[in-house]
Amino acid sequence: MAYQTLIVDIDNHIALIRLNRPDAMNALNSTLLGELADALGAADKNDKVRCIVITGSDKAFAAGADIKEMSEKGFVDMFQADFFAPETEALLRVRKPIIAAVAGYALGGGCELAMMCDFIIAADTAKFGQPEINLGVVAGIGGTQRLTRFVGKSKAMDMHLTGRFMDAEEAERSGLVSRVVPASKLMDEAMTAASKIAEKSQISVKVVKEAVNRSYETTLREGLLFERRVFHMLFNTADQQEGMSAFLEKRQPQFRDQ
Ligand code: CO8
Repeated sequence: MAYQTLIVDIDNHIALIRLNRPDAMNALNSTLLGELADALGAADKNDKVRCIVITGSDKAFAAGADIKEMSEKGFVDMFQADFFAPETEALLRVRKPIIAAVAGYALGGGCELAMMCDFIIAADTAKFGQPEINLGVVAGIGGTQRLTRFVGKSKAMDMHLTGRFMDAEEAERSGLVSRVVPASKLMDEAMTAASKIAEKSQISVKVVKEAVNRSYETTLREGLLFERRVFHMLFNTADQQEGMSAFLEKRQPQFRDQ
């Protein structure tokens, strides 16, 4: 399907979704977030897709929610539309892994979108921030909650209260991103990571995603029980037998997602 604000390519079991509003630093408006929800839903349903990568441009992953669109709205508009809740909840329903490949600005809703992905690979040009305070508002799609879990209270408060940006090196040091690479290598690195994930048993992949995400939602005791039970459950799959046999026979496993 053709989109106004996204470019989607599916190749080699990877759906690459590029945010494409170059005139507005990929600012997230209703059209873009609606299209993103649609593209992610389609990729999740498509049997050919085993991993998803979301990226932006060299200049901006996304410089936040679209300020022009928001500036025209009042409380009742925002409340009645439950502004951006349906679109962001669609992203959270995706069961396949999503990697954010971030170069340039990831600000406000852009930083929040990256944090909603399963992990972030950053170019050395990346700049993260929650500058909503400069607009007289606060983060609205998870920034106060997720950034705090990623980088801790002190740094999250600093970012949200001062509106300052964090460079890629600080973001890696603080646990916001999983790795930093030179900008020229960003897409190779992200696509290689996605290919590695695509080779695995998609049953284990989905279980990993559910189990790690569960650690944010529950107590340690309940999370450990969940992990132990899904670990036991995987012993009823052909892919567990194949993975362990392949190791013992010193060959590469051929997973069949069964
Ligand atoms: N919205 C709309 N347009 C934008 C945005 C944005 N967030 N960011 C940049 N643009 C536009 C500019 O207006 C400009 O357009 P034009 O050429 O037509 O004037 C174009 O992109 C290029 O931007 P600049 O000329 O400003 O480029 P610079 O290189 O000088 O600066 C910056 C780049 C630093 C990224 C700067 O553009 C900037 O500060 N942008 C705003 C960043 C920001 O405040 N983001 C937070 C927005 S609020 C938010 O994300 C809330 C999320 C939660 C919403 C959930 C609701 C429930």
